[in-house]
Amino acid sequence: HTTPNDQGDNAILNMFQWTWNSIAAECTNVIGPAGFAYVQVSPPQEHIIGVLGAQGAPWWTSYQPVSYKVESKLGTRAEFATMVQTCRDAGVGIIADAVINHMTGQTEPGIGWAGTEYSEENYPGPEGGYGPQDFNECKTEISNYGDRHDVQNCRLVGLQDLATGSDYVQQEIADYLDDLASLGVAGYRIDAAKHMPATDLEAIKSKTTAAKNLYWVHEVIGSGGEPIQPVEYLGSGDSHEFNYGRTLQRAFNGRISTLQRLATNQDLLEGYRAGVFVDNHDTERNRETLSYHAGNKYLLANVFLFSYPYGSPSAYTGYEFEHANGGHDIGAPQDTVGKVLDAECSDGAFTCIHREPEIANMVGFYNDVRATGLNNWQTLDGGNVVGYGRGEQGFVVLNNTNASVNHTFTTSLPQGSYCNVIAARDLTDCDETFTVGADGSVDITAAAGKSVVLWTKHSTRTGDP
Ligand code: LAG
Ligand code: CA
Repeated sequence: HTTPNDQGDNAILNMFQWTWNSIAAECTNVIGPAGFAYVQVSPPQEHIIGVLGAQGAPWWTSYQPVSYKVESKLGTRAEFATMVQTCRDAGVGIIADAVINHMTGQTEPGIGWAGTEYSEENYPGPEGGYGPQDFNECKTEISNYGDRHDVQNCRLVGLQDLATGSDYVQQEIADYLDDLASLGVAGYRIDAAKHMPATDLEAIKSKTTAAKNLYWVHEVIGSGGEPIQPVEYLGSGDSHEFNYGRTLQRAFNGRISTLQRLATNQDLLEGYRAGVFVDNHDTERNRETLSYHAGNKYLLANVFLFSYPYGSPSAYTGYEFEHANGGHDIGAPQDTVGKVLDAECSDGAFTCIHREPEIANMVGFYNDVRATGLNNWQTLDGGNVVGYGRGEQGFVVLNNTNASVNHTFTTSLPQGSYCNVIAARDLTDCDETFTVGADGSVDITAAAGKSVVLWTKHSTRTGDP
């Protein structure tokens, strides 16, 4: 592509509630080497402390800003800056989750994470300094998603709704985004974008100096029949395409052959403007999409995410939780004051699912094949075993059944001996080999619920030195 949005046409890893220190280490050890272009981090600004129960505060205190100081339960400003630099050294840019539609939902006075004293519609700043005049007139809950004005001016789950149409508010937000840019971030996920007029976001962007040159992706939860749609926001960046994750859940719970023509679905954003994911922190909780709880189907969906040509793929990694209590789980492990503890992949609290070969090993494949087209689509077994190729470089088999499947597939791969990209933890190992003949055919056995991925960069092609 030759559009300004090329900066987003890249693999992203969304690391929910990981601390800055643990992300820095993971960039060096795993994320950079895997080939991810970006990590999306949880909101970095000062937030409410919340009620510290026996196990700490809930995760969602991150979404109730008290000021735009970069100080949070995930780390200090200095730690944030170090993370940005460390990740950059590993070839990874940081996308910050920018919560700019609202401040807290608190009606009682309180003290924020960094010590800022606030009360309803009063936030002293100076970073994000707001008074009652800076909030919208509608002080009640959003009640009608069919009414644009209601969705954009009333309170989302009771959160005090900023008057994002005002010059002053726009400049405060622009300064915050520029401050993050000065710390070296590569882009922004604009939280709750649907709840701000697209023209306000364009105005905010034009008021920034450095931030306007970075990657912006709008979290617009598109829903059929609603007046506000993700396509409206393309004037200030890409938009998330929630129908992608919903479609994947339907397909993997039904027939995956239905995914063949996903990229040409007229109801979806054009791929080069769409941010797509199997799940995010909201959808894994509200069951709108698959999540790690779905086991093999989730891993297969991630292989699809990185091998089917549509959108900027974002893998997701968070911590283990139960669906009980409406997804209002107690949050990641914290210390006694609510500071989130560094993620350890050994202790089982964080899923670390991004280290699975279906994600970690597929990023390099994605980077290598992304300029190629989809070819040789083959559907077997009533629609739940598919094979497809990417140019002359890659071939994927997804077995979404609970039986092992054997078939001779047609591919455009050069003759040679190929390792299954997702069979081994480490791409320097080869745990499973398949032989592609001179005519491109290959006899593949895919275990129940598993995938086979062949890639020229993970092969010994006949005639190679
Ligand atoms: C988002 N995108 O548009 C975030 O992805 C989503 O996670 C945020 O909600 C929401 N918008 C606001 O930024 C999360 C939780 C909510 C939580 C909210 C604020 O899903 O459950 O609301 O963050 O912390 C919580 C309580 C509500 C209460 C509200 C205000 O659950 O019952 O009304 O706080 O006190
Ligand atoms: Ca709003």
